[in-house]
Amino acid sequence: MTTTRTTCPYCGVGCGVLATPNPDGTTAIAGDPDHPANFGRLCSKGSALGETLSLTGRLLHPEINGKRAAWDEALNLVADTFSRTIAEHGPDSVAFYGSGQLLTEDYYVANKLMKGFIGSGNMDTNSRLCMASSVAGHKRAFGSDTVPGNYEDLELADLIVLVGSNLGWCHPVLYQRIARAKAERPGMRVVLIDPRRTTTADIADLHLQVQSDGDSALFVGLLAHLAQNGAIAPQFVSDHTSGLDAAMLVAEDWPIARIAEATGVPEHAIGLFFEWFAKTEKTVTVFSQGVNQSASGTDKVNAIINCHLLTGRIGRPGMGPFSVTGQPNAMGGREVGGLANMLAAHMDFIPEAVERVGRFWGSDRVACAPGLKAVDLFAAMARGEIKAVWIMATNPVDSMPEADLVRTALASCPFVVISDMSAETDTGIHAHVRLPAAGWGEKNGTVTNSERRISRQRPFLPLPGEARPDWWIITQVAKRMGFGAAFDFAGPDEIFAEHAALSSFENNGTRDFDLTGLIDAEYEALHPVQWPIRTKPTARLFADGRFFTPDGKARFIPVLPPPPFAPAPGQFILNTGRVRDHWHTMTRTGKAARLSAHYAEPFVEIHPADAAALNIRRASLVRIGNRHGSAVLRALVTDRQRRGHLFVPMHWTDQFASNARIDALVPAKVDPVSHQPALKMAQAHAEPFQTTIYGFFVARSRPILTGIDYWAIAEAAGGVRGEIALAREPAEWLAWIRVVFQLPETANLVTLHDRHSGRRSMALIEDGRLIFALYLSPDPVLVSRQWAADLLSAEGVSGPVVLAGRPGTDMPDGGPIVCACFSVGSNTIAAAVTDQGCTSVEAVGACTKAGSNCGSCRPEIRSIIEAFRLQAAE
Ligand SMILES: Nc1nc2c(c(=O)[nH]1)N[C@H]1C(S)=C(S)[C@@H](COP(=O)(O)OP(=O)(O)OC[C@H]3O[C@@H](n4cnc5c(=O)[nH]c(N)nc54)[C@H](O)[C@@H]3O)O[C@H]1N2
Ligand SMILES: Nc1nc2c(c(=O)[nH]1)N[C@H]1C(S)=C(S)[C@@H](COP(=O)(O)OP(=O)(O)OC[C@H]3O[C@@H](n4cnc5c(=O)[nH]c(N)nc54)[C@H](O)[C@@H]3O)O[C@H]1N2
Ligand code: SF4
Ligand SMILES: [Mo]
Repeated sequence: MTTTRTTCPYCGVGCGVLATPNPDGTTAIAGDPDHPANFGRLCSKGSALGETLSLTGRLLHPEINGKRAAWDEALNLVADTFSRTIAEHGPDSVAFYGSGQLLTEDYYVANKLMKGFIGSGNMDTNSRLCMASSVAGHKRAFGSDTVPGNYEDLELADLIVLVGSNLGWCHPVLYQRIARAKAERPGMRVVLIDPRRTTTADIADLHLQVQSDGDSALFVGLLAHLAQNGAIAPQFVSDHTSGLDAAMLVAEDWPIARIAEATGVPEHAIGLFFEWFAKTEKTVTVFSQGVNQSASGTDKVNAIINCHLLTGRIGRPGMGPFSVTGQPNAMGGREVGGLANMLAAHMDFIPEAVERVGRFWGSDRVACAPGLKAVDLFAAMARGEIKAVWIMATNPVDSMPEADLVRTALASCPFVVISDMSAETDTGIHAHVRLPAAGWGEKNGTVTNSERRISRQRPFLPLPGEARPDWWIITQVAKRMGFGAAFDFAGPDEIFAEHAALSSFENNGTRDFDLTGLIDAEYEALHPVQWPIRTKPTARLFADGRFFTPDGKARFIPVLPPPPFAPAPGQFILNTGRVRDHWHTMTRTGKAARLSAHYAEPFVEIHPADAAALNIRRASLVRIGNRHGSAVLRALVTDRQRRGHLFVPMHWTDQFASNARIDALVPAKVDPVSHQPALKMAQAHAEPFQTTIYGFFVARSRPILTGIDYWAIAEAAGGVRGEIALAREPAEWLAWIRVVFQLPETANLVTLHDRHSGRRSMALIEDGRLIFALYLSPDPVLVSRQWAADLLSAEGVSGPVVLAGRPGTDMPDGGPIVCACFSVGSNTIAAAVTDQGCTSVEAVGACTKAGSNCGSCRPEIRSIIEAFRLQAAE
């Protein structure tokens, strides 16, 4: 079979992937040893890509009002409705909402259509929720949206400061590269700044558990400390920067004692961090959503960059501020102008650029002002001002703040079009027209990763059903709207060549984004390459001290730290983010049983003291709520969490749980500069969710869960697994089960009822194979879940063992999955420590294989070793 060299469709690390379709229809996935982002490594999500490629749940045909339609009919309807709406209400009555999961070529034509030919700035993207503050911070400091450094810098640095980044789970291959470099060079230090003690703390020498939004105070104070302790690079500052005095004036008001108060971090820890930063020339500051997703996000970015400018640590090997991107093509979207405040190819809406782009595109109707940014876009829609919207490769009903209002806005919008791979999403439900998009493995184009490296995504699978690539769908609509000449592309290669030519057009070194050297490149064979590339690729920018501001100097920005955020009495700070093995709204990772096993249910992390005060017990259910919405989640009681803070993952949607869309609770408060919403800081109260009965089930097919007070479902090998809870017991259990699990009257169930404890279990076994099992208990169910899920694919299953809810002596219970690559559970790892004397992650790997592939679970293995080492010594 032939192997295709492509790029991972998940995070912004942008790992190279080798995909080899097998004769049996599966696809073998391996890391590309020659790709400079990963050199052969992949994380758990990347390694499991082959398991997400089934056509189950795919949208395979165009649909109009829920009914299958022909492409021609659907495309004509979209084009006609957009054209008619524009004619009646003007270009600003329509909008596109795109995504960092579009390829550059898709994104380029979408942006060109809206900003160049429809003539409205109303093309925004989910990158508004993700990268907007970094973009705004870069532009304020550098005059351009430039990431100066690269991944190699992470290995060359002597100090890495991770701010608001859970790198171990969200950019796992970068984390692995740092962990490896640190093992080889133990003098290297890592500082983590995060209100939670995440698994990333595993490589940290120092963890500053800041109050939410304490970052500005910390970095403003650091600026003063650096100045006062001789860490200035005077020549660099005087020759290549402006604005230091104003920035310093504010900074001097922030002595360590005041920072300690604002951040909740002890003075000695702040002092140590400042000292390390001051004396370490090779320092990289990596930042992510704990910085960007904040009402003071742009200021946080500039507070960090200020410290790098003052020390002149930018653009040279092993140093620099480093904003890591989230989505596979977050960077590519910024390049084409996907954000509503950008025009195209890193050009702004200034008259000169509008005129230039108009000449290049051959259009006299190029939008001359920014359009509506995501939050404002959906607010305008709610007011009836957006009359037609096209949503591509994103799921705003789950991922936008005030998500219930977004849902209402879409429900009231006269014309909603979505392009998606998935048939069922919480957003797609509201669409009048649904267009089936080609997905990873089928589509063809380029993505740009966090270090400005452009890589090819290449197809290795045929287009399924009637699915079509996004660029094709968009250009078809553009042609039908009468803009044919400008959208006459035979393939993504021609689009890329035009994109490169626009970046080069009248550039002459005035704009950072420049692909001159790629205009005539062999697209098919394109190797991963870093921009800018006039004649040759650029590994780092700004070492020469030349920036893209009018005077060529970088700007210090005075930052006033916000007052510490004190929630109202009885309220928590609600923080949100990601888990290791799921991707956003789970449309793809939710299809892989082994990725779903790490966390199979939505949860809320809460500190033990807070849980005790509210009578919230371990593994019980919690309702959290505020005036915007509510959610019901499993309590994960942990001292990794700060007191007064909650953490909830963003992943669970109405497709996977009864009530877990956390963005329903997040207010649409935005950063004043970037308009990025403060997704990491809502307020919410918490209380126990009253239930009389908890349940856990495994089943061959998805049960009917509507109407059940609490439920959550996940993929398992051979079926599904799920949790339920009921406020009241049904009058007749057997009748209830027949309805929920859709069993015939004749089904011969085995049951067990312990009247003393109130526990029940029920199962249906046919020919030694398990059809379903349900365990009920007045307390959180104590069944060995992974074992039960594995029974779905076992033979010779016996009733008594199933009903007991735990394995007999002949079958080991691996416990909850820790290592997704080899499906190794925590019990197996603990046994390797206690029975086989393994005391290192490597030894556990040698015994069990756990942690020996992608390495994403190594921090968790290390904590199991810690917990069981004493026991082993006894
Ligand atoms: N497994 C997985 N990986 C992913 C993704 C995924 O869905 N799943 N998504 C990708 C995308 S699009 C993105 S944008 C990235 C995001 O990558 P990250 O930004 O690393 O991930 P998050 O979990 O959103 O948030 C990071 C951390 O910010 C912390 N934080 C919250 N508030 C503050 C604060 O005020 N200050 C500081 N210093 N920290 C704070 C949170 O506690 C959290 O641990 O991940 C990418 N990678
Ligand atoms: N509370 C809270 N909210 C958040 C965040 C947070 O940390 N906290 N993070 C924010 C961030 S950083 C991000 S990036 C967003 C992500 O949020 P979303 O973008 O809404 O989430 P996804 O699940 O990635 O949605 C992508 C959709 O595109 C589809 N898709 C995949 N590939 C293709 C393709 O090639 N073409 C087309 N047309 N469709 C495709 C998928 O099936 C899926 O429906 O969430 C944001 N929301
Ligand atoms: S780190 Fe993992 S998710 Fe990110 S690009 Fe690499 S393999 Fe994909
Ligand atoms: Mo993101």
